[in-house]
Amino acid sequence: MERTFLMIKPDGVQRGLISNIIGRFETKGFTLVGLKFMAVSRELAEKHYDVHRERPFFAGLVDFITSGPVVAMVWEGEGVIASARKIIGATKPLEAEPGTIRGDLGVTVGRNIIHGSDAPETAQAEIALWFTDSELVSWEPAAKGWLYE
Ligand code: DAT
Ligand code: MG
Repeated sequence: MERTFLMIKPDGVQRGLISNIIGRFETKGFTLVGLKFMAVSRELAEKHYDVHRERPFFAGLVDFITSGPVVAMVWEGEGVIASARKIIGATKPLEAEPGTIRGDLGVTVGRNIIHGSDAPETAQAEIALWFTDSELVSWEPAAKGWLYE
């Protein structure tokens, strides 16, 4: 079963959106396998956003992501990587469709509420960067037979 890394950014936490956001993935039918509320070090933030290191917004992005606590999560399910990206919506909240997290809850790209892995390789790397094996719980939800044929 596929897994993805999702992180509610400091703006989502400060704005009291944690339950709204987690609820969307839970009611969709995905399975939570890792969850932690944490401060983010500069070192972790820079590794996480390493692909954007040369972009003009990199320093501001690292400042932002380390500016307050975040909710780091791993979710599991069929097609969860691409589906979570759809649930999250476009990078720029003004371009994100209504019904998506960014489309419903955000305005500007530098405050776009949540991160989600964009492909199987990045999902695997980000899960390993943010979680140890022992922090991830493999379990079988009782509803599984009602979610999957
Ligand atoms: P996404 O978070 O949708 O995967 P991304 O990987 O292209 O988007 O960029 C990572 C984050 O960097 C994004 O969530 C917000 C910030 N960012 C991206 N483009 C930006 C821009 N043009 N100006 C400011 N911040 C930007
Ligand atoms: Mg990205």
